Amino acid sequence: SKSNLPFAKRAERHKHPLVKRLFSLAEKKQSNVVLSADLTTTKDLLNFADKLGPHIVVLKTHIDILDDFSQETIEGLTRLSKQHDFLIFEDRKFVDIGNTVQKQYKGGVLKIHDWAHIVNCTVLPGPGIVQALEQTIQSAGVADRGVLILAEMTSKGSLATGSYTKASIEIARQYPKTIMGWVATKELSQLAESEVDEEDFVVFTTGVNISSKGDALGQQYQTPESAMAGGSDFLIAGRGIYAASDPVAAVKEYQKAGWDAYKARVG
Ligand code: 5IU
Repeated sequence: SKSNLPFAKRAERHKHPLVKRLFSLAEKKQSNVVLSADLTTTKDLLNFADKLGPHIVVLKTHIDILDDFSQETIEGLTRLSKQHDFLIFEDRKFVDIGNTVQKQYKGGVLKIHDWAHIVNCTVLPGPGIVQALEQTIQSAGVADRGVLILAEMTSKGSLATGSYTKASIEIARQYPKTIMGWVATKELSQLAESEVDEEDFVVFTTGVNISSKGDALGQQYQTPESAMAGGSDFLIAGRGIYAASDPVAAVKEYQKAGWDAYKARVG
């Protein structure tokens, strides 16, 4: 299966320009770590992005949790993304009719499309949500934007399972120019029928933590090793890294664990 292929090979044969760049970046930096930078001030967010940036391939934001969001936040993030060569993923989890989602993606105060390489959405509203995001990306004429589908969630009692998850995969297949892959706890391609040989959707796995099993609000964790063994490609970790007593040491530990598990898998 594609998860046994090296990222360099997947970069070479992939048709999505942003997926190509992501795989190449992972090889170059020897990292498959996505930092979930759930910090609430611009100063903290930019500090962590600067210190941890060299060890990650993607910085995941929740831009609406900042107390002091301003143009400076975006300028800082964009500058650091270029300086340390990481992509920005706004974990916006769009869930509305296409017309509204386009306005949320392009406009408002946040203008997410301007600065976030990656965003995610659920298929709860049906395929029109992906169509809407695709239209915005295509009419902007940029090559470095992409979307992940939220196929599963890590929280206890999640309803994103079964036929919902299967529909996520099927809808992803209808929009290969826009959909890079999905957020899930494991590889899911086998869930939907007629997997084509050259198909290669990227699996981002959230809820990754080396030393904790979960939190008091329903979060459930797995380790980098178990995520990689389950067919994940990129590991999303938040508190395991930024809340550690030494975040730089922590990010290096996640980087090594993720990369060793990747190497073991591709042989
Ligand atoms: N996140 C999850 N679970 C999910 C999805 C997203 O935890 O199923 I989709 C987000 C929430 C948070 C980050 O921003 O990933 C996980 O942070 P911690 O590693 O601190 O738990």
